[in-house]
Amino acid sequence: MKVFVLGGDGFCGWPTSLHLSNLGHDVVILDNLSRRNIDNELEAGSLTPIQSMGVRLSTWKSVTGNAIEFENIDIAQEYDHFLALMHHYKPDAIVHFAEQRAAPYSMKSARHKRYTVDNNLNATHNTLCAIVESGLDVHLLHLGTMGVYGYGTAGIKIPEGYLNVEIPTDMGDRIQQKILYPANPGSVYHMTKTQDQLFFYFYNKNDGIRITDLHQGVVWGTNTAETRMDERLVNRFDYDGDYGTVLNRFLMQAAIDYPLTVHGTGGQTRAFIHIQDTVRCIELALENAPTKGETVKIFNQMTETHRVRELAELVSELTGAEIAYLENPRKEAAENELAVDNSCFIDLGLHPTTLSKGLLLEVTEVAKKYADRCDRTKIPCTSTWVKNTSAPAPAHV
Ligand code: NAD
Ligand code: USQ
Repeated sequence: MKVFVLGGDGFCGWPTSLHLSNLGHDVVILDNLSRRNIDNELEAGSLTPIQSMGVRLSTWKSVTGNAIEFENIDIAQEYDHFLALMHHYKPDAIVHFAEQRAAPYSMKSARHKRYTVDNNLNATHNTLCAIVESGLDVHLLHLGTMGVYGYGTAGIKIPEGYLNVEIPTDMGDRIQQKILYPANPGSVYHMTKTQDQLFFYFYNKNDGIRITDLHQGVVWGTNTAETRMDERLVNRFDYDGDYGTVLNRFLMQAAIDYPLTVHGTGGQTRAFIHIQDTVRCIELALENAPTKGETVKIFNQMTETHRVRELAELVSELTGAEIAYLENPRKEAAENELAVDNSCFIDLGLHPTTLSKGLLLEVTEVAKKYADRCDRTKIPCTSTWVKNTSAPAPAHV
């Protein structure tokens, strides 16, 4: 299959590109390297020494003999260029990772909010327009987030995208409908993903585009079978206060003796998935594309749920790290339960990498190995959700 990987230089996109190439697919990466520029803006960087795109691709070629092509393009801005690339390569599938993905970054200032909305919505909408205008029958596979649902359960497992509802009519009878699960975003970034869902709903209904939307939990881990093949293929590992995600931050903090930064009580429960399982899920979703006329397929791409303080305790038990309970810079429920249905991927053959198996390896293989590259001043989360963080949150968050 010819596959475009939009955002193929990023944390999920790079190992996915290698995995698909290793499976024999013809991969073309489209990326504007904006994530590397944001590192410059934040004066932060990956804990691991990621190489330039040129070195990454020549290494991959020399290690496996497989060529991956690279096009430096801003999907959100360069529509005509994107359409020309569609005509030139004629992809069978597009895997779309090309969005600004950090919630704290999206909440830093009006400029960051506006950039996140402009970038993410235009990247997704341009992709859909280009598929229609090219006339190609492309399967679009998009990386969404568990955060589109909010993190409550309303007494049920969060279903895979849709909810069956019964509505009482004025006539006194009840009609059944299947609707998108109600959106409940917790940041401007998460809000863009809820809006992506409506784009997909419309373009699937109107133009019959075949779409799979993957509602992914927090990704942890660093390397995959392919990125381990050569040091120069190493994946990025974000640990700074904006881009570092919770479990990877805790692992790195433990490695440098920095008290684990739990927000609030740490009662927040979130869904998690290892990066090795991310790339496997993309493979499975590509192999099981929707047929023409099928509605948008939505899969919950996660394998475990955990409370933040339980993760801190687990990492502390493994490493002896101290735990610090900090004022929460975000506006989110202090405690929540979270039950999620993930049977689509399990039924397709996903065998999850569990925290209990992968955690220690991650501490020694990555966090300790690169600990001397860490800039401790970049660890604190300085982005706050509201100007006055002591303002009480309304009951629905
Ligand atoms: P990342 O920031 O590491 O990678 C995103 C890549 O997209 C970067 O290489 C960036 O340069 C590129 N990009 C952004 N805007 C672009 C544009 N307009 N044109 C071209 N390229 C552009 O992020 P990631 O962690 O790899 O996440 C990838 C996707 O997966 C995101 O959409 C994110 O929302 C989703 N996701 C990530 C996680 C996670 O924990 N990392 C969890 C759930 C969902
Ligand atoms: N948290 C801490 N301490 C930290 C960092 C985070 O307690 O040092 C807490 C946060 O307050 C939050 C939870 O950990 O309650 C998760 O935060 P996170 O930064 O790990 O994850 P999040 O902001 O939700 O975003 C990440 C990815 C995003 C993806 C999302 C999936 O950056 O792209 O969409 O995970 S999900 O969380 O399921 O919506």
